[in-house]
Amino acid sequence: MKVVVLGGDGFCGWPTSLHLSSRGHDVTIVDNLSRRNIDNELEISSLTPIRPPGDRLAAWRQVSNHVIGFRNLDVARDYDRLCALLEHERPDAIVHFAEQRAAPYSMKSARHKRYTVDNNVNATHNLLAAMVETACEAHLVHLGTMGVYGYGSTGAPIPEGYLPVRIRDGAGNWVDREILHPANPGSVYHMTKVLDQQLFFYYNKNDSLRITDLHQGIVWGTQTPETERDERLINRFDYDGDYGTVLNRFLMQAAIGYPLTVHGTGGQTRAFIHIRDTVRCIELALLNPPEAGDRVLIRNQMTETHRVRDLARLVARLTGARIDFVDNPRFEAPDNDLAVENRQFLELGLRPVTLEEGLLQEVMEIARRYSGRCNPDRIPCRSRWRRTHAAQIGTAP
Ligand code: NAD
Ligand code: USQ
Repeated sequence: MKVVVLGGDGFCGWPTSLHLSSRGHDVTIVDNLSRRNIDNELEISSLTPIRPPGDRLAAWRQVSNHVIGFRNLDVARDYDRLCALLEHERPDAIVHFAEQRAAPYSMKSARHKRYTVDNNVNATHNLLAAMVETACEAHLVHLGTMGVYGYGSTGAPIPEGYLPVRIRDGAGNWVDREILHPANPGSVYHMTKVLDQQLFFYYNKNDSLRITDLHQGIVWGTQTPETERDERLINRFDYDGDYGTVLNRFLMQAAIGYPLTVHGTGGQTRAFIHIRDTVRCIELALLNPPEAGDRVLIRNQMTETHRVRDLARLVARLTGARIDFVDNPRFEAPDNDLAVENRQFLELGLRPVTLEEGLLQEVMEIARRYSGRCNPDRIPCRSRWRRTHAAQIGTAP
């Protein structure tokens, strides 16, 4: 299959590109390297020593004999070049990772909010408009987030995108319908994924584009079998207060002897998936597209749920790390239960990697190996959801 991977230089996009290439797909990466530039802005770098794109691709060619193409292109701004690319490549599928993905970064200031909305919404809309303009019939696979749903405020399991409802028609008869699950984003970043959903709904209805939207949980881990093949292929590892995600942060903090930074009481429950399952899910999604004329196919891409303080306790038990309950810089529910339907990927054959499978140790080993690259000043989360600390008090719905 000929696949264009938008955002293929990033944490999920790079291992996905290698996985697809190793499975015999013809891959072209499109990336404007904005994530690397944000590292410069924040004066931080990946804990792992990621190589420039050219070195990565040359190393992959050397170790695998497969060639991955690369275009430096801003999907949110370079519309004409995007059209030219689609016309030239005529891909069978497009995987869209190319968005600003950190909730804390999106909440840092008005500038960061505006950048996140401009970048994410325009990237998605440019892609959809370009697919129509160039009569591109590719299957579009987009990375959405569990955060579009909120995190289980009703207590019922979160369905895969669509919620069955029963309403009365004009004559008073009950009618069964399925509607998009109500959205409840918890940051400007998460809100952009809600807006993406509406764009997909419209272009699917109006232009019959074939679209899969994957609502992914928090990704943990760093290496996949392909990125392990050579140090020049190593994946990025974000540990800082803006881009580091909770479980990888705890593992890295334990590895360097830094107290685990639990926000509030740690009662927040979230969905998780290992990076090795991310890359498998993407291929399963590509191999199982919706039919022409189908509505947007939504799959929940997660394998387990955990409460933040339980993760901290688990890491503390394994390592002897100290837990620090810090003021929560976010405006979010302090405690929630979360149940999520994920039958679709299991039925397609996914055998999930779970926390018990020894990969926690693997992440810590990587963190230890590269601990000399860590800047502890960058560990605390300094981005606040509300302008004053006093305004933080209260419970987000
Ligand atoms: P990342 O920031 O590491 O990678 C995103 C890549 O897209 C970067 O290489 C960046 O340079 C590129 N990019 C951003 N805007 C672009 C643009 N306008 N034009 C071209 N390239 C652009 O993020 P990630 O962790 O790999 O996440 C990838 C996708 O998966 C995101 O859309 C994110 O919302 C989603 N997701 C990630 C997680 C997670 O835990 N990492 C969980 C759920 C969903
Ligand atoms: N948290 C801590 N301590 C930390 C860091 C985070 O307690 O040091 C808490 C946060 O307050 C939050 C939870 O852990 O309650 C998750 O935070 P996170 O930074 O791990 O994840 P999040 O901001 O939700 O975003 C990540 C990805 C995003 C993706 C999302 C999937 O960055 O791209 O969309 O996970 S989900 O959470 O399912 O919506």
